[in-house]
Order: sequence, then structure tokens, then C-alpha cells
Amino acid sequence: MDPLHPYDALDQSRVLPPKSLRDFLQYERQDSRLEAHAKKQLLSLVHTFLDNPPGVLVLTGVPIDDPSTTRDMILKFTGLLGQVLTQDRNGTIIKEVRDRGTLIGEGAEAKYSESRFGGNFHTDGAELPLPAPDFFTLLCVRQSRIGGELQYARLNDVIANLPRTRGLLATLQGYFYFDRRIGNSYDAPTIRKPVLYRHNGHAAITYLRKYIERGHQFPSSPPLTRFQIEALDALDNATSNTQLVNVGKLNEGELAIFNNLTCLHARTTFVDNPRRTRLLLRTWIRRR
Ligand SMILES: O=C(O)CCC(=O)C(=O)O
Ligand SMILES: [Fe+2]
Repeated sequence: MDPLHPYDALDQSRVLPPKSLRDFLQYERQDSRLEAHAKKQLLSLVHTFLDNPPGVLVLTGVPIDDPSTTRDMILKFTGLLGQVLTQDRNGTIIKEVRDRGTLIGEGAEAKYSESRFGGNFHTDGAELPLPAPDFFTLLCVRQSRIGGELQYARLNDVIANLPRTRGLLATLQGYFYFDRRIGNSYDAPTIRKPVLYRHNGHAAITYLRKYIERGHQFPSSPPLTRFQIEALDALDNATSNTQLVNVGKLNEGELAIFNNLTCLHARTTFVDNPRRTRLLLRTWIRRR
């Protein structure tokens, strides 16, 4: 635990994986009964933690010593949750989230996951067309000593804290142009989609402000209207309300699973030890 933040909000989400799940992930040989059991237990945890508050589940004690075993384990695990999605044009399915020396939204392609800077509440896959990944997972392999805490807020709380300005929700439900972060390409540079929408009957959000601002700067996009800017400001204001933002720091060997449709998340800026840089392994998942 970080001595500066004695209360760690992830504590309410931490669970030692059930034995069937640990066994399933550990055994190399296929065992369909064990798999079915592990899946049932995991989906029950998902229902409890992700379909309801807190919106995040953290499995503790995940082995991270051997990179190739860890990779296999992540894929086995995500396979229980649904379909693992590619995260870029190279077909990356396990993304190394680490500082590559870029600013958030820098240049034409840099992504949040490539920076060490914090803030910028977002959902993952904001640069992609809908449907967004239902879940994303972060396995903490190496944590920074300074900073790098996760911050997250539930969409329902955010909406409840928006000002009652007329038309504000309707504006967020209208179209925005999101930068697709694909740099020089023959494809359209933006994707048009609402920030707030409904998915399977539930309120959902797709958001990363810098990608929206950049998206509206392309000559092919209309500029953001005054109402749109006000609505985005209101959203950012809500996520700056410390009452509604949960803060917690992943420990090495912890695997967090987030509901990516009903939660916004960010992290605090971190400082790397050059001899041991922070590394999280991320997946995106479509629920089955
Ligand atoms: O670095 C973190 O803790 C979270 C990173 C993140 O949200 C992302 O890469 O999209
Ligand atoms: Fe993210």
C-alpha cells in the first residue's frame, strides 16, 4: 500500500482466485470439466464485481515470474471471459502498457498506454468504432514506486453529478468525431460516435477527451460546438470530484478486470526507476 494513500479503493475489489480457477490456469493439460468449473466461478465474480459496483475485480497472487507462462495464462484467463480483441493494426492482443516517452495524444498516433502521464479519464478503445471492448484487464508485472495509481469512477455516479443543464445529456448522446490515432493512412482519420449511448439496455460511455479534440481538428470534421465543449467540460468536472473517484494501486501479481462500458478510468502520473520500469499487460475482451 502507498503510505501517502492509506486507503486503497481496490481493497473492495481484491479476491484470491477460487481454487478451480487457479488450477485451470496452472495445469497445462486440457481438462474440460475443470475449465467449465473455473469459468462458472469466474463469471459469478464478474457478475458480482463488474455488473454492479465497484465495477472492477482484482485477482491477487497471479504468477508473473516467467513472461511466456504469464502470456499463456493471460490468454487462457481471457478466453474464459469472452473473445480477446486486437488492440492495434499489428494485431497486438496483449499490450505492454509502459512509458515510451510520449505525451498523451502526442503526434498522430501516441496512445495513453505509451505515456507515463496521468489524468485524462477515459474508456479503452475510444479510438475505435463501437462496440467497445466490454472489459479490459491489466496485469501488474512491475509497479512504479511513485505514482501509477489507478483512478476510476462509475458512469452512474458521473451522470448523477452532472449539472442539470438543459440539453447536456442530449449533447453527449449526439455525435462526436474521435481521432482514430492511425496517423498517415488512406482510411478516414476519425470515427463518429456518441459519448453516451446505450448498450444492451444499459447506459454506456466511450471517451477520451484528447482524442475527441484532435478528431474535431481534422479538416474533414466540424469544429466542436460551444455546447459540446460545455458538455465535455461538465464530464471532466464530474471526474475531478474526489468524492466520486476511487483510487487504488495495483500490486505486482495482481490482475484487474474492469467494466469498460460503465466505468471511466485514469491513472496518476508515475515516475520510473530506470532499472526497473513499470509494466502492465493489457487485454481487451468482448463478452460472450
Ligand atoms: O497505466 C495504467 O495504470 C492504466 C493505463 C491505461 O488506462 C491505458 O493504457 O489505457
Ligand atoms: Fe485505459
